[in-house]
Amino acid sequence: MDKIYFITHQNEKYSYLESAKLALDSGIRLIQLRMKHSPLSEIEKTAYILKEECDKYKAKLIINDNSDLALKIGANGVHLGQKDEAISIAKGKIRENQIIGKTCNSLEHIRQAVESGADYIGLGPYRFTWTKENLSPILGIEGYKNLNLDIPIYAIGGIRLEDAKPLSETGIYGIAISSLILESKEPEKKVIELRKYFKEII
Ligand code: TZP
Ligand code: MG
Repeated sequence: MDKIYFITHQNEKYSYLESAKLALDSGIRLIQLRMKHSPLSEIEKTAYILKEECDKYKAKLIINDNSDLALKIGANGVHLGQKDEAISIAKGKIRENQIIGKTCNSLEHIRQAVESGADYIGLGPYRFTWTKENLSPILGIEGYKNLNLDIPIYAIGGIRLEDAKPLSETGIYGIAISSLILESKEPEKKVIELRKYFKEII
């Protein structure tokens, strides 16, 4: 699993699909299709196209919120928030080779996610971000120190280039990013910089 994880978003410049393509072109090999306010038909259409794109790049595709869709399009997994379907329910639906990621905002959330058999965790928010609505309390760098857990943990929320070094020094597995790529003039160079601290691609 790539240590750099891209979360799709749309802005005046890029559609959700274009945002994912930009991330792939920039060298990221783990993409989460997150289209919060889009109708399911549109999410599904985008998911099929993006799955083909990800296959071309040998990148993994994770579907946000919807395990049925992850199963239907043969994605690599599903990402569930604290208010989404329980991991046990999703596990009953998806294939054995499909993974489950869980959003966590606290150590207690992590404990529960690990117990339920999550494959990776998105822990945040690291700092304030406009990308996500209804943000949980900010964790800051302290929230990532001394976790010492076997499960891969991705820091998420407002991560900038200069955060890569201190975050890597906490020992966390990786970082999940969106606006850092979408707002960059040279996203490929950003990813090269990030890889100094978060190397693994597969
Ligand atoms: N969950 C917590 S923060 C966030 C999500 C999906 C958005 C991350 O995007 P950005 O632009 O890197 O803050
Ligand atoms: Mg969700």
